Amino acid sequence: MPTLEQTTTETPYPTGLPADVLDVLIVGAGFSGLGMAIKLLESGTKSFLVIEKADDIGGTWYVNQYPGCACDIPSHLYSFSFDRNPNWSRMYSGRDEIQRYLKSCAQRFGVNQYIRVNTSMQTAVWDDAAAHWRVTTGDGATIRARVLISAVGALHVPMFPEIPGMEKFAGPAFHSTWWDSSVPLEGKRVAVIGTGASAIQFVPEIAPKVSKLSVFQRTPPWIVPKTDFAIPERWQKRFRRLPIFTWLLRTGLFWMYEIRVWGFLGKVEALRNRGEKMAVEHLAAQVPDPKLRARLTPNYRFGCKRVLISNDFYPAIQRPNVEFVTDAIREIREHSIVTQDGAERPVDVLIYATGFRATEPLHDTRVVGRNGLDIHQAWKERISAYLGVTVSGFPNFFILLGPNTGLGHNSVVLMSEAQIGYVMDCLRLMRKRGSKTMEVKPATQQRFVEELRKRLAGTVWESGGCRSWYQDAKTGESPVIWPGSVVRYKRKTRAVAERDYVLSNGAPFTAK
Ligand code: N01
Repeated sequence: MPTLEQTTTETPYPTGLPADVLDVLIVGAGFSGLGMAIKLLESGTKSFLVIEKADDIGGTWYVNQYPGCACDIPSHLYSFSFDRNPNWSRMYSGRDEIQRYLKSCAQRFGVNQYIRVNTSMQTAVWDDAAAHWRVTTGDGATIRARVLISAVGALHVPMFPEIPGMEKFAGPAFHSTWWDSSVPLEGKRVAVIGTGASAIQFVPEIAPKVSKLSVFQRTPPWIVPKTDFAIPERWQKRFRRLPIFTWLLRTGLFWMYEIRVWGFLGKVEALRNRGEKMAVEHLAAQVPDPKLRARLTPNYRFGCKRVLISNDFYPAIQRPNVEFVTDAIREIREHSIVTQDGAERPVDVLIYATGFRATEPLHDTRVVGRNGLDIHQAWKERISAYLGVTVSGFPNFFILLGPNTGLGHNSVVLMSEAQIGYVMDCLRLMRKRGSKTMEVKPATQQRFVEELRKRLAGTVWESGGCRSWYQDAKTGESPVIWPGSVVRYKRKTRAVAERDYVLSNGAPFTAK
């Protein structure tokens, strides 16, 4: 296998879809989909395909192209454990470097030939008699596969607010995840709605360019300092020569992040207090004006919303050409935004940094399981999946980064890898038993959801006094976050328990 440095940056993906029934179809070529493809290929499976709706691979790290986009988890931890990269240039790499890493992984592990870009999944319908999935793509083609794996990610469908008059705005307007680089910001009056993870990254980038920037905050985030630095070449050399060093660094980082969960779970109050203190001191050090500080001080517990890291957001909003607005928005007009106090601010370009529809996975696709059951019907009350991976009524269907497997404290790649291992174990079990289908028992899934509910109660995500994208706006439940440590999740997914599933060789299901 070529090393990371030897890989080229451009690799074309083939076109054309197979007529035969595939063993596995993976939807999405981000971290999870690529990791799954690599592990399938390593196991000797060649009858699989990865379809990706975008025109290149990388998932969130390809799609998000806003200025300053970077990961808020150190790269040595936010990467595959089986493909540690000695060459990360920074502690927290930018979007371009992460995408390059993913492309090089795909190339080096030989999965490019299994990827079809510009190919979206529109519908997936389970055919009980044939025991396979029939997937219709965006351009009307059909792919048949015995096993369907959704690796579409949780944070890619933009959430737009409902503000009166939005549709009347006459200037360019776009969401941060669909950054429109054809719109020049230089010398323009720009408004940004939202102060979450995306906004705090691009606001410092665009502030020096625009003539006037109005940043509209609804709820202040907790922000801690970002310990970012360029990784010296001599370290990188050492990492290349002795891979044990990347393992040591990764392991150290893992525990540094993992330990935070005890604060968020409400088990070690001192950890949460320590985080809060760090954020308050950071705010005090960067914002001398007590009135502005008060507007930037959260009134909910540390960790309830995702904790953000930044050294340049507070300085950016104190620039003379930036106005930091905390009055609620009343209305958007053709060329302005009006707040509740009646103030009207002229705006040339409007940027929504208002997050994602994280509690509505697969919202733009139809996945129909046994007996015509639509997944959105199955998820009417609450999105759920056993271990976040399998859903009763949907045989041979697996989800990566599915319900309740998001993290507020550590690298989500770790969760994804645990799930990939679990799916591989499921496939092995099916093969061993000669089963055509595998479906989680409804009681198993229900028990898991009850356990989640119990574990979520008392955590900062449910009782921290905030509203966040971890929660379902209608029910107030938290169907996104994993209420536990990564270690606990890995333990639960280490091996598939046959008693949790109904395995069948094609006969009608009688799962209870
Ligand atoms: O979205 P968010 P994001 N009027 O939901 C505000 C990942 N990510 O795209 O807090 C006014 O955090 C909303 O206000 P409030 C990461 O997991 C990672 O920034 O709801 N404001 C909030 O301020 C992250 O957590 C990285 O009161 C409105 C903002 O919009 C997740 O994606 C980078 C509003 C939304 O913030 C989401 O981040 C980027 C309204 N009507 C993203 N509606 C990194 O790894 C919403 N808001 C660095």
